[in-house]
Amino acid sequence: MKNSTSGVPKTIAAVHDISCYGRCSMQAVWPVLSHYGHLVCPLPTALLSTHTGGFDHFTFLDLSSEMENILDSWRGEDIRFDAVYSGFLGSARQIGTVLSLIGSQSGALVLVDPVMGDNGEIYKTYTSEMCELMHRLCARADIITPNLTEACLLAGVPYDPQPDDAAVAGLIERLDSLCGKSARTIAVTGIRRGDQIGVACSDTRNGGGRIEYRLAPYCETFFPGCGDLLASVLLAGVLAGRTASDTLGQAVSFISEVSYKTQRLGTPPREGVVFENELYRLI
Ligand code: PXL
Repeated sequence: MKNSTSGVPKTIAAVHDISCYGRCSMQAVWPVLSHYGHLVCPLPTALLSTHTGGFDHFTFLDLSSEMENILDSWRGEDIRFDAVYSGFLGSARQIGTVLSLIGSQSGALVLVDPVMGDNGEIYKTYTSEMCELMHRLCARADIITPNLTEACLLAGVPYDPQPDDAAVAGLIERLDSLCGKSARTIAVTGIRRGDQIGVACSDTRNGGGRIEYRLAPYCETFFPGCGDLLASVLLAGVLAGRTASDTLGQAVSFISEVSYKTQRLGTPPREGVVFENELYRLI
């Protein structure tokens, strides 16, 4: 890492799309990481009129070529990042671009959120080629944060919305062997347990791959973008030297609380959770 001192702002390459309506992707990633004082350097993957959840018509501009131009420029300027954080990608070609960014940033913490689908369905812009290549990207990450749908897709097993502890352990084991054996944190999100929801986390970086569950009250309303919030809080926590498990506990409680609050406010669910004026709870 360029800056290992905690408290010093980190420089983060944020490889996400910009969805112009709602609190998904960059609209969630950027405010969270800025709140922690970090410099967010966006490498936009696509420009969409809205995110793809709950909208029938959206525009989609693939920014694959421009990403390569930006990377060339960053290379020419010898710009170094403390972290590379990728999310929604707009094409199979972009997976190669992100791999090359990671390759040029030795020592950077790499968080890959393999954004591919949710609730058992693949996002409309995702191709089977992209799902295939996503393994390679995950294999280069220190931390991966698939939701249950994405974990099943990556592992090549049928989607089960309520896997028991043994099934979750099997899924994580399969992800670990498919995505490479490097030191890594695997956090599978969207795991239901009774009236709670949260994350199953295997943190080989801190203590040997035991699976820990971090859960909070389940809010019935579905708000898109919660995965982006969770991964962003996790990255900020780990960059500050906290364990993944502790930070995930904080992240799931935060998301649960702001989900209930958003429900009470009555804003359209497809706008996502109203988190901006609640960020103070995190630090
Ligand atoms: O929140 C993940 C996400 C990111 N980007 C786009 C999306 C979604 C989820 O629906 O549609 C474009």
